Amino acid sequence: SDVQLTNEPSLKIAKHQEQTDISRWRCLDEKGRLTWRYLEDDDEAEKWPQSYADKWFLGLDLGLPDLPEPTKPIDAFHNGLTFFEKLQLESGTWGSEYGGPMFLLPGVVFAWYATQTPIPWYKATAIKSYLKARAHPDDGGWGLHIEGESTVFGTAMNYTALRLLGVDADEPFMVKARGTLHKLGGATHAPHWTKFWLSVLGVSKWEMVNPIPPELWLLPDWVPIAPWRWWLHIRQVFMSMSYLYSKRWVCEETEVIRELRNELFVQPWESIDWFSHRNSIADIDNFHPKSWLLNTANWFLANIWNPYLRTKAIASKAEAWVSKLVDMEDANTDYADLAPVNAAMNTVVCYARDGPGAYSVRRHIDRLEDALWVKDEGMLCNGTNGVQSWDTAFAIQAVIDADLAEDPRWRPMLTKALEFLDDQQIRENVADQDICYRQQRKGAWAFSNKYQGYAVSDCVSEALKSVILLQKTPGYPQLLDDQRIFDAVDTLLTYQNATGGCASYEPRRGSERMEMLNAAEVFENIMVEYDYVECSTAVITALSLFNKYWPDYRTAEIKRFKDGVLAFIKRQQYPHGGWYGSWGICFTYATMFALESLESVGETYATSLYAKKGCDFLISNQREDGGWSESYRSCETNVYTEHPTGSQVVMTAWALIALIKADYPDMEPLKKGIKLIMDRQCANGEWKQEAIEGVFNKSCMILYQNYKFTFPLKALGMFAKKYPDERP
Ligand code: LAN
Repeated sequence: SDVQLTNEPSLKIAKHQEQTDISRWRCLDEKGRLTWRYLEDDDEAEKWPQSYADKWFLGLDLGLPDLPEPTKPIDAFHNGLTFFEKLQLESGTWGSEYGGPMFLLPGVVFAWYATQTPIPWYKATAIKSYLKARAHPDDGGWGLHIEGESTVFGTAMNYTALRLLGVDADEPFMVKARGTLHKLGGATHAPHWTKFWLSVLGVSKWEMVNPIPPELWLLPDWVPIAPWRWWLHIRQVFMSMSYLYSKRWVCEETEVIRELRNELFVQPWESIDWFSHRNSIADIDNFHPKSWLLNTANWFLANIWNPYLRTKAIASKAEAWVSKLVDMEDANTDYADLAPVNAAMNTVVCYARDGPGAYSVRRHIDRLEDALWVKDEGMLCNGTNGVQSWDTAFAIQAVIDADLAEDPRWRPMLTKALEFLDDQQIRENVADQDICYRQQRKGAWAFSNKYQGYAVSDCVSEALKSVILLQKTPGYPQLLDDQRIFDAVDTLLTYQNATGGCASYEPRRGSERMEMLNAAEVFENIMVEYDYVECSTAVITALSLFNKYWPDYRTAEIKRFKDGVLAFIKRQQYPHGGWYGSWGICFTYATMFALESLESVGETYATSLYAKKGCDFLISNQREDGGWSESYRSCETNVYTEHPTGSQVVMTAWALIALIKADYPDMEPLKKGIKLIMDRQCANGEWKQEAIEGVFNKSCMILYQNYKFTFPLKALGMFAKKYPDERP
């Protein structure tokens, strides 16, 4: 019953079922590596029943009883945690859908297709269901992310993916999507990444793709624009793309590819002047128009460098070096790679280089599973291979903030969570880190798991805080000895930028003016590491906590570090009093962090003008019903904008945490917010999904499924601890 995706015309007869049987899906947890299985065999399904977590991910009824109705915030806390505890996985972490971006799943499907990987019917079916469910209700297209308007990027990529999965072009939802694509100008008006993928597939010609020269990797390290200085994600994506671009590598031509050539464009395929469309782009996709500098560079590369100056010797040297870097990335992550974007591309690179059946290809295909996720709507691709360490750290902190880590009721759950973080700490730097430009990572935690293994400043910090807090609570096992804590701190201390602020994966390596070379069109602020209020706060609060227990370790450096961050945070405050968030929506999220930073040095509403202005900003945005409701539009426009669907639980929790941290003097607004969180809680302790919470690169939104537990719990816990007798 497999859809055999050979590059044969037989693809057209791919068998889809109407839908998969949702009761057959299982999430397999192998020490924090989460992959989905579909159990076609009845016996197997019986031996491996669905867990609460499986059922919850799949939108099935958990059959949990109603809990006693909460009268005080602390009761709501216990109810919420009672529910959340049920979702904890075997390894001690929590699973999560991490969807939102609509350009990831197509990359995985393209990689399967390019490598002639058979796709079982249940995956093809589940992906089709998901994309059908997520087509824009008005025009049937797809956007950059699930809440966005249809774009050429989303529509051309997902339409193509569906066709490669065997979906018929005549199905009504495909006809509708195609109509929208054509209205937007067709695939000649797609952004760079789509043009790249369509050329790999042979649906378009490489001449339509603006240059991606691997030669840049031959520049000496001192050159200000050398790619090792770029933001990690962009340089890794650029790396894989540049290899395939340099080879002008194309899949075998098949019937469906020939059909796509007739479906994606608004003019006859043979008549398209590919070269002239390099810079064509639909307005809705053109979030970050290319700079004059990049346009000039592209013109030079396309018209002078490529045809006249680029010798074979240069090309092979560049390809060989990039190929080596791809191998190092694969080796350092056991083929998981940084994220599913470059993982999909590296899969194709290995196939193009090593041929079908090679270990590198097989291992990549296996690893791509780590990023796939299943829910009631079907199968999607997560933004990373999970949110494991990050969610685990916040779950622990929510209980600590409620002062309940010593409560025997929560000890087993917290101990398992601690064991997870113990297991997930990265114990060594990568081999040859200087050759492949990797950042020091010994002692760190990644966002997802240690197999991916990329340290992030705030992921290290939040995990470290959680470990210290639990290990300093009487009765918890001492799993990490002092040396392992010092390793984490040593790595954290490498993260400060010259501005005083902290970046994400690495301290900044190049000038912010590098943004002029941003070729992606759909994202902003991607070329170098910036300073992030969120990351900076996480780091200094971690250092402060560490300092409290180990006051003699690198004391002066830590002090200097913290002073730098604080000055940076103060400089970043907007005139209205809020702070701009880069990883959560938006001013509400970052203002929570900024006020936490200030509180960590004793600056609160009463003692600091910065804290007071921050609080006033939040209060001025509180809604009638006591909640907060910021829209992702704030991230795009840098202007506080409300979400049309009204107050959101997660957003309300962020604002309350901020106000409580800053010791806001008037309890009335706090009580109103707490009441909203309590009113939205279901009888079994759960909170339901509302609007999307996260963001990256200003334009793309991403779902943090567990935030609706960790942050409301934290807010309830903090409130209850501070005002134990208050009822809202
Ligand atoms: C993430 C996810 C986690 C996030 C936080 C830890 C929350 C943040 O505080 C620091 C940055 C980080 C690690 C982050 C960076 C960018 C990621 C990896 C993502 C938002 C998830 C997906 C996104 C990635 C860039 C998606 C692929 C897109 C490209 C432009 C390559």
